[in-house]
Amino acid sequence: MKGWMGKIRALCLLGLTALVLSACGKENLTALDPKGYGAEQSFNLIVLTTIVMAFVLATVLIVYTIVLIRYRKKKGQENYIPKQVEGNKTLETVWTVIPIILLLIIAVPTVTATFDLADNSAASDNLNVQVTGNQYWWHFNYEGQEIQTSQDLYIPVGEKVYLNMKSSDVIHSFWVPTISGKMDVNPENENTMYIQAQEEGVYWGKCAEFCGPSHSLMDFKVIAVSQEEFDQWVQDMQNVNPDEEPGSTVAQEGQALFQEKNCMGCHAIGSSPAQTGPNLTNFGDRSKLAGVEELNKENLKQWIMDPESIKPGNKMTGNYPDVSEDEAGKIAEYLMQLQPSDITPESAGKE
Ligand SMILES: [Cu+2]
Repeated sequence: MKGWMGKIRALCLLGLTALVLSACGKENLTALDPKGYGAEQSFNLIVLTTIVMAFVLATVLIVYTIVLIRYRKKKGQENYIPKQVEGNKTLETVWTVIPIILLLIIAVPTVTATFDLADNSAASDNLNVQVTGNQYWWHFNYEGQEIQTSQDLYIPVGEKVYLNMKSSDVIHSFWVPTISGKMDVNPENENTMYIQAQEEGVYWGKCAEFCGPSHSLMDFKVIAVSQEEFDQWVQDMQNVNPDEEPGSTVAQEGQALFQEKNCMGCHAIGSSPAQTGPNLTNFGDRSKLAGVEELNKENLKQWIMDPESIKPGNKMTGNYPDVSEDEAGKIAEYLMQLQPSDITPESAGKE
């Protein structure tokens, strides 16, 4: 009875661990619930290879168990040597041909998918976005659209969007597991991939190549919206007037400080391409600050005064004049009201 209780306890513990660990994933940050063409291709390959490997494992275990039981040393079998099968042609053929077949079963769909996902022959008929990886943020330049933005990539659902990617510093890797595979983002050459979301929603992206102390905080989002919403967003972004005066006095003072402190030296609002820091055109529409913190005035104030406490090793630290708490509050007020569009991560459904 005691032994059984122990086993039941162990089983319960195992079940509980599985339950707790299964909650570690996020539905919009997983390769196991694909919502995009590239992710679906990868997922199908994961399933195929898992089946093949499970088959190999099961076969080896079964043969191993049979041999272990059937050919164990029996009574009176002192110094007994079983029949030797070295050089057996049938056996040699079987265990050479089976792995070849298994490898072909994996290789053919893998190579086909690789070529399919690398095909950029339709790039000129579709939306192209120049993606730049930076320590530790992402920049998106919509080619031919006069739209520059950072951190949030808006795309029309169901459409192929071609990403032409380069890094401004070290090697990064662009990865939105729920809708696409990974692609290295190198400083010396441009890599191209396409993404295609099959459902509207907000998908989390990660940098998948270690790139410095804040590599794990280099998060971004892909926001897939309907074609009408996307067109509306494009129009809203194109209509932004960077010099427009905000409504409240505090925000106006913030705008003046933003210029006075030369924040524009690195950041841009509108479609100006010159920038070494994130573009802030639709900053107030974002749901995250620096990709990781909740976007609110308090967090933003903290970021302006001490970015190092949120993203160690970022390039803003030590690169701008001192700002008092009062001034940071005013700048934060100004930045929070940069909300050119009603199409936001929040409106796109889940966050
Ligand atoms: Cu990175």
